[in-house]
Amino acid sequence: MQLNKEQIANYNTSREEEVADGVDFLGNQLEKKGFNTQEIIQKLADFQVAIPSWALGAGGTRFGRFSFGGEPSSLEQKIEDIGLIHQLTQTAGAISLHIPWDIPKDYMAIKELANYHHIVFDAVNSNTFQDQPNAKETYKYGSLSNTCKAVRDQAIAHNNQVIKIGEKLGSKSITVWLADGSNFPGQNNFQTALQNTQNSLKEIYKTLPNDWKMFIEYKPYEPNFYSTVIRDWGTSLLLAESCGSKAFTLVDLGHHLPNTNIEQIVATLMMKGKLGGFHFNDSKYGDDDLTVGSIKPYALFLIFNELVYGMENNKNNPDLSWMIDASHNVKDPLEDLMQSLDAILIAYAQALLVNQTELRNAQQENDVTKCQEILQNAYRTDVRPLIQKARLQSGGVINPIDAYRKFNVRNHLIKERGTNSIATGL
Ligand code: PSV
Ligand code: MN
Repeated sequence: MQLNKEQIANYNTSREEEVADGVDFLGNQLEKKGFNTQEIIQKLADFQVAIPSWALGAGGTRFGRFSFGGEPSSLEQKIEDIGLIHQLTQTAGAISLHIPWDIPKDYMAIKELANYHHIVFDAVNSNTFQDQPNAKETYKYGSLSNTCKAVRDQAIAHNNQVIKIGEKLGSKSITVWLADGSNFPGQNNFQTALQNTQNSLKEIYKTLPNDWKMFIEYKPYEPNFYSTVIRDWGTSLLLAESCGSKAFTLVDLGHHLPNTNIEQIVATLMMKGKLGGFHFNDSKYGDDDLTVGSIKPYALFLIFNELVYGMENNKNNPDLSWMIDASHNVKDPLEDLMQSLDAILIAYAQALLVNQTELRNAQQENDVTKCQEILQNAYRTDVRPLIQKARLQSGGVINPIDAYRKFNVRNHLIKERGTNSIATGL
């Protein structure tokens, strides 16, 4: 389903005045503080987040999955769904494919479709955590780290194939997330598992095209519950450094133990020029992949504060690849993704309101109270008018979720695809 320009314009008309008032009010305050409001709005309009191809079906857990109808059952339909979110928000201009869940059948047609929806292909993701039908070797005891060379070779070959698929689509990066680890003490020799992983990643790296990047994700637990081979950012960084200058660490917000200071990890990686990708979500207990900003919005702001600082000061760090990696569980995935996009832009906008010079001076003077005031003042600013204005000027709608409901999108999708369609992937 696609909306036409007229529908969008009609929806916006009655709300435009409110946005203008909001921008005037906030803009005045910001200009007095020395901020360039239009520049901030433009930064928000330019910010694009990739949607993973596995985020558009019904969410759930291993205990159950409850369908909501109208799920996209092909890659084409997934691209159409992202196209719709992008049309409404103007922030979702990229898709991140999971292989083998979403291998295109007709590359030209898929590229054309994505192009039509103004969507580019972000990082491609490999999958060595599930056995594929007819696969010769099993990943039951790991993939790139496996004790058996034949298994490692199969996993390396799969990653190389993922890169080839990505090349055909215009992707420029591969994300490797490993489920490898152990469930019980003694099951793995930690050093052998890490060494095997390093060697395997180096093999994959050899086939990486010159203008590509490799992102190495880390995760402390699950599906293995005693140890994970790439358990933390330090291990990921170590592996990225051993591969070479095109390999980077990827931070997934949900892949940390409770209370980890993620903003400090971000700062360290950016200082080293080694932060490549970012997966957004939120969590209360563990990797529960909740909607971005739904649990710890202040932490998200602090993370963005470091990201903004890094983007301005660490020119050695590449442009980041942004992606949402969450499970919407019982919500309509499209609504959930739009809530996440909103939360991301809110945190970004608030971080842009941190006066870095003032903060630096207060830090130099060890004025702790003032440092905190500067951050909290930015965080407590209602930046929503700026985001609405950014959407409006890019051709999106002022309030995406409201519009989604007013246009009855889910019902249209159910009519089009039926109540029993099932999305590929998780
Ligand atoms: C599993 O935790 C995971 O969410 C990783 O974060 C990957 O990015 C994703 O699955 C897809 O492989
Ligand atoms: Mn992830």
